[in-house]
Amino acid sequence: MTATDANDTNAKALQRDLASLGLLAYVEDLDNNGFTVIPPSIANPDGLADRMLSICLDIAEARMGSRPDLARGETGRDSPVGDTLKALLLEDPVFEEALMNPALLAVSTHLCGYDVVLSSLTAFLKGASDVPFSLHTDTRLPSPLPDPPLLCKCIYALTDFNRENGSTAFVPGSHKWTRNPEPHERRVEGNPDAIAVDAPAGSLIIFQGNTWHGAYNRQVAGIRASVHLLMVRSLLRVTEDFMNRIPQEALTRNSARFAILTQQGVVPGYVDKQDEIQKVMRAMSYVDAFEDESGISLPVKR
Ligand SMILES: O=C(O)CCC(=O)C(=O)O
Ligand SMILES: [Fe+2]
Repeated sequence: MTATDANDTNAKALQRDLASLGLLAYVEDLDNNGFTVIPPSIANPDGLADRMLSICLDIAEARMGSRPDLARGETGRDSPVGDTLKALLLEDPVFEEALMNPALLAVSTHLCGYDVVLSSLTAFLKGASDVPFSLHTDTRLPSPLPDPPLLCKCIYALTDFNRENGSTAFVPGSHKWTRNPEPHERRVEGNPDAIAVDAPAGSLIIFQGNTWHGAYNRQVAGIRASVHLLMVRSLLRVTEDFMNRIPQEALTRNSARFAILTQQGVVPGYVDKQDEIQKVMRAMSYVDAFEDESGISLPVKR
């Protein structure tokens, strides 16, 4: 198969997935506005968000010593972000399910290609605060930013997202400007170009790396809960290291794409020729398994 044929086959497979999942309108929205909100009817199979929420509360209790009170609780008022629970993927299989959610994968693939990998999986528990969470892009490069997205962020709303609950703020269409906001453009509160995302619990908010975003301060008691997956093209440095760290049971209970998503198809830096051969062969075994299973050709082979 030539590279052009492979691109064509991959594009057709992706269009089929997007159409069968009812995502074509959301992808159009994403291309126009730089972000989209996929509703629970598509993004929340088998009560995924509620199951994640209850596991996140268990993990918060174990890590922080007390169970967050979503209705009346607080997190540190000096942080606009709240408390974070990092490196969750290997804590419970529910997070594998969050990563393998067909809607999340189809849209991440639309933005970043079939070689996209998980860079980090973090929960945010955010109470009221007055400290501003300024507009920024997640593409950590100086302006001008590259046009094709290098990464995307997928946020599961585990509680309702709206203005008073401290939802994510977006500047619609800002991804087209391919630059970071200047200091005087970073204000969220009172910015006429910014909007508060409205997303009931169980929604999946996805935006691409160049979209200007931040968050509104929570104005009411209680805690906003969310799980954020940073998905990046496989040539980028990742935040969390999954290389050689995924238990065999997790690889076995998921499709071959799970190994690609958890970085096993990437060749890490080598120290000499022998090391290179071993690392390339290991990565290729995962790439081959994925290509055989899916009929998709991975665009990036190293
Ligand atoms: O907490 C939010 O609403 C936005 C957080 C953010 O900037 C991100 O996840 O990239
Ligand atoms: Fe961000």
